[in-house]
Amino acid sequence: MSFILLTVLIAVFHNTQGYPTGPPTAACVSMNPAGHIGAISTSVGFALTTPSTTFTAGSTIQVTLSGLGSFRGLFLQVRESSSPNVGVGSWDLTGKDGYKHIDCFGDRTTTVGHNSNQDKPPNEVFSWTAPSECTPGSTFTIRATVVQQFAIYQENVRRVLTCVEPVEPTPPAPPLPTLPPTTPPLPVIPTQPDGCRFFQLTNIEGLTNDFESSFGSWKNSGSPGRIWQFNSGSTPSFGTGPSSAAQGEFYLYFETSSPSQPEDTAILSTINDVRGCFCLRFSYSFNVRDSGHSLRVIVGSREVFSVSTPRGDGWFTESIEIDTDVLSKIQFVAERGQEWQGDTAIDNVIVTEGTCPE
Ligand SMILES: [Ca+2]
Ligand SMILES: [Ca+2]
Repeated sequence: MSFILLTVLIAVFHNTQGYPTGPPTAACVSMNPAGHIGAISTSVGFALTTPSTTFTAGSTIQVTLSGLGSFRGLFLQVRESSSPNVGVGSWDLTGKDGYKHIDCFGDRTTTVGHNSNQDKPPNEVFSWTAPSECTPGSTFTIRATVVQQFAIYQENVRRVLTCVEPVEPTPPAPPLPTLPPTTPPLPVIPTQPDGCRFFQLTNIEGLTNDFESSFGSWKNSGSPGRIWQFNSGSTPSFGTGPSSAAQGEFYLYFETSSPSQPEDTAILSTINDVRGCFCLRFSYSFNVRDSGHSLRVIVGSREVFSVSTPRGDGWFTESIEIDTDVLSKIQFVAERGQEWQGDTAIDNVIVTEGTCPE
């Protein structure tokens, strides 16, 4: 009789008290409120939430215990899946009334329990710091047992988290090296003179020549011994050739007196091939007395000027526009006719870029 009474008294005591000062360490693993004799485990709407389902080693996350109403008792841990019977990490209870650490697993901070049986508001936030090391991809479970009243509790309230690699902070982008321009600077293209097709001038330097002292960029060729030569005043032969220079004192002329023979040619040619768009201006004297003499200007293979009709004493000026992209020689070609009165002269060659002035 007395034994039965004692049992009932113990049961009554438990029914009215449970663990008002917190769960016993005997429940560290099971998290089961075994002292609540006859209590019912059921879901009464408590849940655990976190801002993220992942965490990194050593990080601190905020765990919210939410519910529809107040509760009285709590057992709270985090367990790693690979070692499901041991609480890990560390709960911070600084400033939290109604809760305390429970001496589980040799580290009290692994476990949170209540320290009174007073009603506690739901939506309580607990701060948990993860272990300093965890294997990325491994899962951890936040697990709680919530005692709503003595006779009603909800166990296995869970929230599963996954350990992840810390995200490497994105290093600042290194300054871009100073790269050379991907495209070379555009060549300075001379302004295309009006009326020209091929304005890229080549080798016209030194062609302007008053023939006072040198050939400049010109040279003699033609029949052996038959050359353009410097002269001033009139030629030695009467009645042919100029009487003076067109410009300055000297000019070039082709001596058609003996030993020159019919069809001899004197050729004054550019040393270099030239091209582009330019004006070739020159003065010529064609004071000849009989037929067969001629003066021609040839650019490449093209004759651009020709005179074979006697012009009498005096100088005449000719302007020829040359517009070619073909490298070509310019040649002044004087040819002797049958008779000796064929002295032909040129002077004052002026080569200018672009078309000839009006
Ligand atoms: Ca001259
Ligand atoms: Ca002569």
